[in-house]
Parts: sequence; C-alpha cells; structure tokens
Amino acid sequence: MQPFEKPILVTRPIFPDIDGYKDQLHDIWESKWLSNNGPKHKELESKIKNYISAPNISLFNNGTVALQTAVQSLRLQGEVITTPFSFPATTHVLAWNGITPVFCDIHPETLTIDPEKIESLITARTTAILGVHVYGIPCHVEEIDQIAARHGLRVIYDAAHAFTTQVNEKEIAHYGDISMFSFHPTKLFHTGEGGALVYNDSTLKERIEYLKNFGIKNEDEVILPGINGKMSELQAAMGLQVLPLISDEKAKRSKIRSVYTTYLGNAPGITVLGVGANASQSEQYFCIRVDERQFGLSRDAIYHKLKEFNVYSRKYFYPLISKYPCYTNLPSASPDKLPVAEVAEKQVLCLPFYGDLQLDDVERICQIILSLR
Ligand code: T4K
Repeated sequence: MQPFEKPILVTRPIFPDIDGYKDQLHDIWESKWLSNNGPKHKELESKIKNYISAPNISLFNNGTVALQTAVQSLRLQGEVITTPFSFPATTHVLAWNGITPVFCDIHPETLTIDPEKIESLITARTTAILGVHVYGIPCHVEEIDQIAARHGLRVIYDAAHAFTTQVNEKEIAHYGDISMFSFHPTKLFHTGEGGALVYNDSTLKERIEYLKNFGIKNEDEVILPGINGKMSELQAAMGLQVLPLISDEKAKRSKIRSVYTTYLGNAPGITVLGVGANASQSEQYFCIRVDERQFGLSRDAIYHKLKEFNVYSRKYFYPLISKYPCYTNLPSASPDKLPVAEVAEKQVLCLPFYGDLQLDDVERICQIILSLR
C-alpha cells in the first residue's frame, strides 16, 4: 500500500465560508468594537445558550481560563479529586489556584474518573470533584452527583470534548455545578480560540462575569482579584459563522465513525471507544484501544507505522498527567494507585477524524492498520 500523498492529520478545524466571515468583520469595523462584551459576543452567547439549552452561560477567551475561573467562582481550596487521564489543562488549573490535585483512577470502560474509587480519596480537605468527559464519553454523572451530595462537595466537569453531548436526553451541562466547554480550533465547534462555562446556579453569573473581567464592577470599584478571560469580537464572529455548520459536520463525522467501526470494530485486540447507550455522541474524537497481546502490535508501533504512510494519529492522553514532573511527588500520583489509567495510556490512539476526510481514505487508513498484523 502506498503512503498518502498529503499528510492526514488527526483533525482539521471547520473553516466557514470566507465571505460570511468578511461580512462579520465588516460589522465589527462599523461598530468599532473589538472586545469587552461587544455585540457579536452577546449574539453568540445567546445563540449557544439556545443551541445547548444552557441554563446559564459565560463565554471565555479559551477553555483553560474558563476552567480556572470555574474553580475560583466556587471558592475551592484544599484538595480536588480528579483524573490523571486528560489534557494538561485539567490539572494545571488546580495547581494555578493553589489546590492540591488528588488523582483518582479511571473506569476500565469509560476511561473517565471511576466513581467507585472516589470516596476512599475524600479527606477533610476535599472540596470538589473535577471529572473529564474524555473524548465526549460522559463521566458517571449520576453516581458522582450522589457522592458529592453525600459529602457536601462541588462538582466541576471539564467538558472540553463534550459540546452537544446529551445524557439521559438531558444536555450534559445540566449535571454538576459547572461545565467547561473548549472552543479551540481542534474542537467540533470553535471560535478560533475560546471556551465557555455553563452552570445551573444563576447567582454564579455575576461572580463569573466579574472574575473574567479583572473583578471590575464599575469605573470606581474593583471588587475581586479577577483575570482577563474575555472573548473578543473576532472570536465571537468566527463562532457565529461556525455554529450553523456543526450539525452537518457531525453528520459527516458520524459516517466516518461508521466506516472505522465497520473495519476495526471486530478486529481482535482493537476496541472502539463509544459513549454508551444512555448518551449521544459529540463526534469530537474517534479513539481506539489496542491490546498488543491480541492484536500482535503495540499502539506505539501502529502510531509510528501510520506515520510512514503519512497518517498522523495522536496518543491522547499519553503520558498521564500524574507522570508530569510537577505532580510525581503527590502520593496519589503513584502508578500503583492508578492501575487502569496506567494500561489505558499505553493503548489509546485517536485516529484522523474530521468532516472533510474522504470515506475511501478512512477505509484505506483501516486497511493499513489491519495489514500491520
Ligand atoms: N481540557 C481538555 C480535556 C482538553 O482536551 C483541552 C484542550 C483543554 C481542557 C483546554 O482547552 P483550551 O484552553 O485549549 O480551549 C490540542 C489543542 O490545542 C487543545 O485545545 C486540545 N485540548 C488538545 C486535545 O488538542 P495539541 O497540542 O494536540 O494541538 P496541535 O497543535 O498538535 O493540533 C492538533 C492537530 O490539529 C494537528 O494535527 C493539526 C490540527 N490543527 C490544529 C490547529 C491549532 C489544524 O489543522 N489547525 C489548527 O489551527 O492540543
């Protein structure tokens, strides 16, 4: 089999029609308004609120600052129980808030924080649980709600991958206290860079809005140590052009998922990760697990071989966050306490997944993988 002529990357952002974006820019030039809660920002906030039936929403300049602000808004301190199987931002926001992350192992099927292992990690210093709907696979939201209620803890979800996901026919952000969505270009819905917090308690809105704007109340008063988390008009304009395109993008990705699943779903040693019967797909990633003993080749070997064919898969999320030098001194980071995550980080592989990927190219990627055995 020949390598692909052009590199096939793990993802490609949606690029809306350039003339539509130019029209948006024209409005911005007319208004002479580039940031600080401008008209595009207001329009996008209201459109996303409706799109995902969000009870309350605040837009941000990126998902990481949004998550950091979520932690601040709930005045969390002490220890927060979280997953080591995620993007660095998830744990770093705790460290930046002076909070000790406590790593909890993940569930062997969903790869999200394992609810059965959370309670043994709760101490007098624990203030919250920070779960990640990794690849858009929902956390065990109902069990986590129950644990939080039993112990008086807050719940934040890093929902960076879960825009449009529903659980039990409810939008995912209805679970927990606050959910963070990332609108980075690698995400299904994007604003160039960007993010949002969605939350159930409307009384949080005022505090979150102050926190993301330096704590400024008015020209005479600064009432909180806030940060700059504001989404610009250029970002919001991109979001306004991208939002109408995502249902079509999801439909295309769903077909790509079917082709991958048809070819790889029954291959011994390969498991296609799915969301489970009670949830819907965000179509953010297509991820497999490779069991070397059954497949005959390791995940790393497949990753390198694919590169020889000009296919750039990604080992999201390797290495585990608990293995970063800044966290290895934590007692909870010890590999023997995270046995499921230890196996997962060596097996997961995200394959190219975006609407413009041709279905016959997807078939070819599958054939390459299967031919490696
Ligand atoms: N929590 C979780 C669970 C997350 O996954 C993330 C971000 C966050 C929090 C933080 O949210 P933000 O603050 O970012 O809003 C990428 C993204 O930069 C990152 O946003 C994302 N997660 C993560 C999973 O993926 P890298 O280091 O893999 O990006 P990079 O530059 O290697 O890009 C990946 C692929 O996308 C490349 O093969 C090329 C393609 N690409 C990328 C960009 C930026 C394009 O084709 N065009 C582009 O403009 O982190």
